[in-house]
Amino acid sequence: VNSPPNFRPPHPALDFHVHATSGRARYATLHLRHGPVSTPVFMPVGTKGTLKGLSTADVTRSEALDNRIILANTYHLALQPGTELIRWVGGGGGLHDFMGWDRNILTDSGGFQMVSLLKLAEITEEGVTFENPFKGVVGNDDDGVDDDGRTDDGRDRDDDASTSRKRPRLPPSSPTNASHSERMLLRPEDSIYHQNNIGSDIMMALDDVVSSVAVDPTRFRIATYRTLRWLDRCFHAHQRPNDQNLFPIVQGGLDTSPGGLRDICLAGFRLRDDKAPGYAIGGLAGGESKDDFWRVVDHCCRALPDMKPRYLMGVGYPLDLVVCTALGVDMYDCVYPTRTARFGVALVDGEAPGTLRLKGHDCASDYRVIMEGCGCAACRDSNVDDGGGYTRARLHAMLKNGNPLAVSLVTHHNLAYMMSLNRRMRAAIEGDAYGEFAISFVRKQYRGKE
Ligand code: PRF
Ligand code: ZN
Repeated sequence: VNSPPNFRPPHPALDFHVHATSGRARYATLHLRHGPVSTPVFMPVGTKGTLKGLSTADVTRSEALDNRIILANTYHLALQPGTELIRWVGGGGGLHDFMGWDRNILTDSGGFQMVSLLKLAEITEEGVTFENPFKGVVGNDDDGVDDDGRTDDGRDRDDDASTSRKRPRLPPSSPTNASHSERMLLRPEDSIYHQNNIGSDIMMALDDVVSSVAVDPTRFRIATYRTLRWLDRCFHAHQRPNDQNLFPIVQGGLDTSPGGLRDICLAGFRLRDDKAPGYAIGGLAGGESKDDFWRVVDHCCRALPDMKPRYLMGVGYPLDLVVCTALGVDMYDCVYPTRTARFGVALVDGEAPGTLRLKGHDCASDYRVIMEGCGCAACRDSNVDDGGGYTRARLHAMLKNGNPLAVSLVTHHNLAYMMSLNRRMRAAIEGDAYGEFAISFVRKQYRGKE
């Protein structure tokens, strides 16, 4: 409490306060440059600096949403509109100014997106080289095949259909990519250069990501050591440590054996712990079994320091949030809630399996709102003057007609659902009743209402 004069915390752009624990679940506040964030927190994905279907005001003015941190992707922003343009908009305000968002932003480093989106990427010690997707490609739409490796129900074809057919303007060149020709190289230094331009509150190190169900064990070994070497290059290239945080990402496949690949990565991070304000767990959510998934998350959480935030990348199924929070995870991101909304799928409680297919026949004549008591723009009280109270039947008809308002409303609902889930998790931790909460949540998802 009484800091000595001139005391500077080792990480001036991040402070992490744990308020309560329940088992290994924790309720904390993450203080960043753009305000406090209560954790556990789900971060919605605004790939290109926008949450599809929602305006900034939709998010900030809705009590049901009111997100304090969102995620954007370095890879997409570097291609379009380019991070130098973003940096200098409004005189140096970065992505916050560009998108009119004065709350927190986390950026993923780009390598994973390239590998997962573009199967054509080639990874060498220098960095990730990939075919420029804007070169001679018509109808490219990144987000239809986005980054979490967990497409639940196919591709998002109708999304951005008009704009994706236009050839995007090429970004200004970065120092290392003089021209955006057929092939583009993203080195750790480039990823950090772009993230420094973007000005995100949390930046991610460039990691060598291998699909968790890949077969070649030597590939995992190479990736683990390379991720450590790239981390050093990232720290070295980082120009703004006083206002931007750089998180390392644990890799190492599914190997949790003593002295195995996850341990090698974690031990490497311990040697660099003074530089890391927080950590991410990567390389999961790629099709491995739930048992493997939980085992690796559990292993990493136990090995990572207790006083720093833990971020599990690419995870966003409500059930996974509930379980992984019990294992000690604080932060999550995933395209799932927003993408599945674009297919007309709403997240719900008390109706197994926790999702509602609004395009399904059952909804055609269902005059209930998506979820009673939900405060989102779709569900809220139908008596209010500004509308609201969209019934399932009405949303069904709108979706069948391709009405974009319906997609926006379901997106709003799904994000409100995730925020409400976060609040319920935090309240359960605060009351030291997280175990009971998790068991009852799982039970409801499998059986419907008790
Ligand atoms: N690394 C990065 N981004 C990611 C992941 C990762 O491992 C995942 C999980 N597979 C999602 N997003 N850089
Ligand atoms: Zn709702």
